[in-house]
Amino acid sequence: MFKNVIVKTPGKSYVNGLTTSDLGKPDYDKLLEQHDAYVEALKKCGVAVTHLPASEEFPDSTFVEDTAVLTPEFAVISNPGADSRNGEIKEMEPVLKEFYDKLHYIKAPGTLDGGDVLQVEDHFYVGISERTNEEGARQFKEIMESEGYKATIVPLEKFFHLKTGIAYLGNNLIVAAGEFIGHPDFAQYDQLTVSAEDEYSANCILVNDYVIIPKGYEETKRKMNEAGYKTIELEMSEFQKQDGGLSCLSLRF
Ligand code: CIR
Repeated sequence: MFKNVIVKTPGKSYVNGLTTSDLGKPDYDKLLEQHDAYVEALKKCGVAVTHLPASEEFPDSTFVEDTAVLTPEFAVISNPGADSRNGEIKEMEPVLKEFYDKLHYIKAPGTLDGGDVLQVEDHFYVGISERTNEEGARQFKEIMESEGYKATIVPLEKFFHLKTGIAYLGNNLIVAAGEFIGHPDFAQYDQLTVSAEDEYSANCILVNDYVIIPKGYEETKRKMNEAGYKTIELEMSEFQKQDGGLSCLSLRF
């Protein structure tokens, strides 16, 4: 069960953040509405929300997931791979120190974005991507193994972040899209597959009794409901414009 989440209001500078999509400029008012709905959904899942104020200095800093990886015992402060985002960790570190006595750090030349890390029970998967390099993944694996967790490095082919295409829903069930469908590293899990058209919905989050999914992906929603999960759907258009998904918007622990 998760007890806590950390979220951060997007600043006005959000519209000038990094993106590879051609979905247009985000609408700031809609963005705030969508962020508010996200926070309300998390509250419905029964977690306490630490809500950080916007940081205009870091346009992408609402995507807090990339700054850290959290376990019940310790936090790993990441070293985000995009220059414009690296300073976000300086804003997150003091917040995490309020919750954790023990912090580990990914150090240069290693880089790591939290979006490249998936936890499946006591096993962490870390993607090598445009943002997470081999050295960052190696350091992460070493930290997790030194703490008694398992860790596997997964080089990505196409996905932006590991969790862009995969999620874990408990009960040995993963949600997989694209290159993760039938991927040998995840062969021991049952798979709920997401079609190419619905790929965006592979980035979903299980928060206690609910799976939060993006709105408009009926097939994914149906499969989850049939598998026995209660779903909450959220409009994510303004986050999708900046390559962001549901997992990116919170740290859950
Ligand atoms: C970026 O390019 O870093 C942001 N515009 C999107 C980050 C999304 N984060 C995530 O998938 N964990």
